[in-house]
Amino acid sequence: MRREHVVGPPTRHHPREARDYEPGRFLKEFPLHTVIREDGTADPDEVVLPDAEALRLYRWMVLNRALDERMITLQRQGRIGFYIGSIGEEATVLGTAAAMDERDWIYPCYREHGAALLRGMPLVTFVCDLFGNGGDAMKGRQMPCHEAWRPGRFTSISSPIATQVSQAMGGAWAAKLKGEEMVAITYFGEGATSAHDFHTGLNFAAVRKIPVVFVCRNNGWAISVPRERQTASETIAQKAIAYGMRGERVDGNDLLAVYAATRRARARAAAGEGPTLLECVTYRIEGHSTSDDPRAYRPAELVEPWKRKDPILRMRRYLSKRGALDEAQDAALRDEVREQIQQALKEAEAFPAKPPIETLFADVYEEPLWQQREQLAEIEAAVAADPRAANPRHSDA
Ligand SMILES: Cc1ncc(C[n+]2csc(CCOP(=O)(O)OP(=O)(O)O)c2C)c(N)n1
Repeated sequence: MRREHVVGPPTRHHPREARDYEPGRFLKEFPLHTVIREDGTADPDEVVLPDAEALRLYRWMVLNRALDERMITLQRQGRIGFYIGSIGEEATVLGTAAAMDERDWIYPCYREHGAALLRGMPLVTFVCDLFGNGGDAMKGRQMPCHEAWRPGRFTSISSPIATQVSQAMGGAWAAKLKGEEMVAITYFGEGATSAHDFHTGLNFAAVRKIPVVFVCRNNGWAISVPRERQTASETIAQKAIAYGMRGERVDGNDLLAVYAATRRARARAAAGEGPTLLECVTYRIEGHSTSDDPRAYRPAELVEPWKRKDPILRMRRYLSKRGALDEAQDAALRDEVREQIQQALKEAEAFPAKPPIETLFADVYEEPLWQQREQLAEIEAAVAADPRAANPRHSDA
């Protein structure tokens, strides 16, 4: 390149010493780690889970898929307003969450419902969250898919993109200062790596060796923006280099590979060796949420090859090759899961349609402020005068 436009005094380093981006370099430096081959066989050295545990996690993946399918239908029927699922990303969600200890805190994005359930959130409570009804643990004050489950150390996401990244770093830092043994794990999409909380969170965590595992679900799309318009980096994992931390790239549709990589990252964090940026390469099979239509921006041919890489299919092949699951058992398991969801729906529909009005202000502050008490009295008076005031969307028109 000609450089006569460069003006000013000579720099200590000659520009020719500067390093250009070498195409292909980081794809080699961060190879995609896979354990289960497409035919269902696995690298015998890397079978990290006993069959019973692998089967248990397979069941969770099947439940997660069935739940997503059912909730999408519910939204289409107008029974819930909105849903974000993880179809195709189940191995990433459940493989990472299962690899953490129970004492660890999970700072999810909005697709990690499987992790909330794995942490003990009852299915009926999850469904109530989507209805925003009287059984909703969030008391109807959050958007759907912003569930939290405190007993399982599963926090609620704040809606602005990537804010959970710096929250997870802060939570883990606080634990470290208090001498508590816990590692935080947080999830985000590749689109979120363009947001400033991603950079703040990773930078701080690396500098202070904060015990946190950063999981990027690289699912190819940030609503309608494809990965290649989101970042010019070849991989997400390589971004770890700039912050001075470990980065790893793993096949996000391979539950065993995801599990093994997360175990490694957790062990390093717990040993004081600092954070890891884990890139799980997967694909978003459905739309971003029930509010968008991917046909408007994504040709169907792009999705087809990924459907063949389905993480549930892969795990099923693996388990049946090992003799841990046969067709009849699989069919029974699927029926059982569907029945479980049906039951949860029935229970959720038995709750009152709305949380009581006073929960609008309950536990916002330890003691309600006088302003809140006044507002509550005003609302109660308005509802007493006209019950329709309890539902601002109600109209006689
Ligand atoms: C600051 C901010 N800008 C925009 C949005 C709207 N929004 C919600 S999710 C999303 C895309 C996120 O994509 P990605 O991080 O790749 O995660 P994915 O949904 O693919 O899992 C956008 C733009 C938002 N929530 N916050």
